[in-house]
Amino acid sequence: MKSKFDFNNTKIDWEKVDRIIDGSNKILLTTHENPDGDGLGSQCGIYYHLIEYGKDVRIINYSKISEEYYFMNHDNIFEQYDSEKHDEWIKSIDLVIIFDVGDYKRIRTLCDAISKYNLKIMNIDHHPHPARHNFDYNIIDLKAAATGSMVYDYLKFKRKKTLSKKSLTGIYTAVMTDTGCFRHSNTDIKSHKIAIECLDIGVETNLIYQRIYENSSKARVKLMGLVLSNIKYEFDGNFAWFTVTKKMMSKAGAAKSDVEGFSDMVRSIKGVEVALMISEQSEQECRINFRSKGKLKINHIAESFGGGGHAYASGAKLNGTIGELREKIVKQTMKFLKPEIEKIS
Ligand SMILES: [Mn+2]
Repeated sequence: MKSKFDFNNTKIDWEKVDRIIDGSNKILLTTHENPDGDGLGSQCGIYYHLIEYGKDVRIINYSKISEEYYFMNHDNIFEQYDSEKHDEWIKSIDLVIIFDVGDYKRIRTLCDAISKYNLKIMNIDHHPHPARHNFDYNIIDLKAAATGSMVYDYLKFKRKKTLSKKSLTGIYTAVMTDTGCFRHSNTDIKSHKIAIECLDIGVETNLIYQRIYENSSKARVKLMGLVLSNIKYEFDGNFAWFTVTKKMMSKAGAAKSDVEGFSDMVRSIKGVEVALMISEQSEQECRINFRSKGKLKINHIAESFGGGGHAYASGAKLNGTIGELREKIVKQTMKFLKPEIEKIS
């Protein structure tokens, strides 16, 4: 049996990582539910590399790929998990690689397949994970701007030849989306170096931007209007919070995916250091998202609600109705923020 390894935010030995990937022939790539540009882009980036190296590789996710990312799916590489359709293939694979997951449970029903068939798991992520985890091979780099930039590191280590345009289209999407288009505080020299390499090989960076960010449905814009006219400010405007209710969603005719990016938008308001979105998922569940401009860390607040994430972008899911939870969430957040905001003002 191959020995396990754990690079939990310690120096990554890509040679060890490669020994596992190279020694596997049948490989499943997966990511968290409702996948974003980083999860999908990381998959796309490594997929085209592995195909070229003759692997039997498939991308199977719990959720369907959303429309703005179709430009990565010309070859129909993204599949939605269906146990009846996929388990025959899955049960004999050598390795599962999970990207950008944050929390293992977010691959949802794929967890069942993994335990049922006792599969070997490799985790590649830039979110924090506890010391005790389910992974046979754990590769964490909390400083990485995106999981896609870790995949880039691996591909650079592995390949003597340059990366293909299809691979780099995925990597670019991952880095662009997770850095907020090279604007957020996690944007580093490597992000820009990757962008240069992508431009060099002819990745259509402007089209990728347009597909993802200049593609709002009219329903989304209507919902945005409802949100923007109902922002609440606390601590002299340092903290802004808002809710997205089922009622607002149906009034705007909006879908769940239309809500993406609202907390970033509210954080962009002058003077706002921390933005909080409380969104009603169902009668019994709410999702909260925190965004910070970079002076105040907010992952410990998300953790206090049972969630987690990055220092300046985090979230959680809570059980209960929005009516019950709203006040509790705002109060608890303000309790955490009060001493921090006093320090900076
Ligand atoms: Mn990410």
